[in-house]
Amino acid sequence: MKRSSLLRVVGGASVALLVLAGCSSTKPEDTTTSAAAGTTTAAAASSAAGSETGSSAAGSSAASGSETGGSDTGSAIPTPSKASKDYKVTFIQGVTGDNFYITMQCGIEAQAKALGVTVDTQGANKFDPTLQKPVLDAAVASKPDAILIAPTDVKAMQAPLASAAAAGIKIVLVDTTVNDPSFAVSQVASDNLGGGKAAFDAIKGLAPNGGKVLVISVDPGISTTDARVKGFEDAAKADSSFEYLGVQYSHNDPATAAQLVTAALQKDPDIVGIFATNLFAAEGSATGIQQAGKKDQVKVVGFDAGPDQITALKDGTVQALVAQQPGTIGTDGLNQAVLALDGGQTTPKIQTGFSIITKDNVDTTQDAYKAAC
Ligand code: T6T
Repeated sequence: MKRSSLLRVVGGASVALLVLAGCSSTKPEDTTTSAAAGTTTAAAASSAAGSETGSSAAGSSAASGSETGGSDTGSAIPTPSKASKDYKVTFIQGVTGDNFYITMQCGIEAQAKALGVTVDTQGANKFDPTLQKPVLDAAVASKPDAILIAPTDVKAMQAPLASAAAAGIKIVLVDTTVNDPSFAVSQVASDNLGGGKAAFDAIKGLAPNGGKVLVISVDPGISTTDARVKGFEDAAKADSSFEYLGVQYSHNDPATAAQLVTAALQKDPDIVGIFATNLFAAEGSATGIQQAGKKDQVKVVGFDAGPDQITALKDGTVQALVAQQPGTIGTDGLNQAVLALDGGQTTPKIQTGFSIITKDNVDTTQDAYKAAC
């Protein structure tokens, strides 16, 4: 098949160094970093957070479920300039109504227009594999050429996705992954492990004397948030001035996250920092801290940068946000699907970057998520 392709060059210094003390960049070993993530977004919390941007480029096997990988030596990702025909692509979000996936959808739709393919976006209204599987089944029955999907569980979505690939549909995993992604033509995701470590570094900058720290996550079995927890936990345990109180799961429900935080603050009134591993965990954590009247004592670092998180940052209920690049994940994911369909060279694993947003750079950041395209 005839295909027109370009090489997207990724700069040698694709993984930027953190700006503030204590924050370090990640230099993954087996993943290609995305060109869009090659810049440093200087961020600086009052004294704490830094900013970090990495990004996609390639090289490792899609079979590796690792959340980190990549190279900082520079590389090139082949990208298509046009599809050879109007392919039918389905994008299945982790959950509908989430600013992260809405921003990803915007990236996918813009790129679909540029490439000349048709995209249909679907999703369940909860981040739940029992609800996502029927959405996938219906999509497979409609016989698209490719599916871009954020699987909601590393185990439960494994077999349904492997059988969709066996049916001849090109599968690209965007954001999350599964235990054995070897059926996928590509995986595109943030450096979630590195993001978890950066979140700890930000808390350390905000609470330099150390103390008790807690993580509020979503559910076990989600590749992204599990990696963020691990990155944070490893860093917290390696620092003797901090006491790691463990992780609690909010099931992607802000009200549950708020209850967990107020209960945790009753048990341990001297908590100094909370890392919330996604948008809804951050929203609920901020509410819980306010309800407990501990806004001035407890520093909150949240993953994701939706409009509500930006407001919370400006209001001072959250001190730092780890902003991903969902639009780039979507663009890269669609490029990979089209390359696979047109017989081009795909990149098995692409890592996109992140930046740290604080009140000091919130007015100039370009990394806030969208509520609509
Ligand atoms: O943090 C993102 C995404 O990366 C994660 O996999 C699930 O939660 C979000 O969609 C934010 O709500």
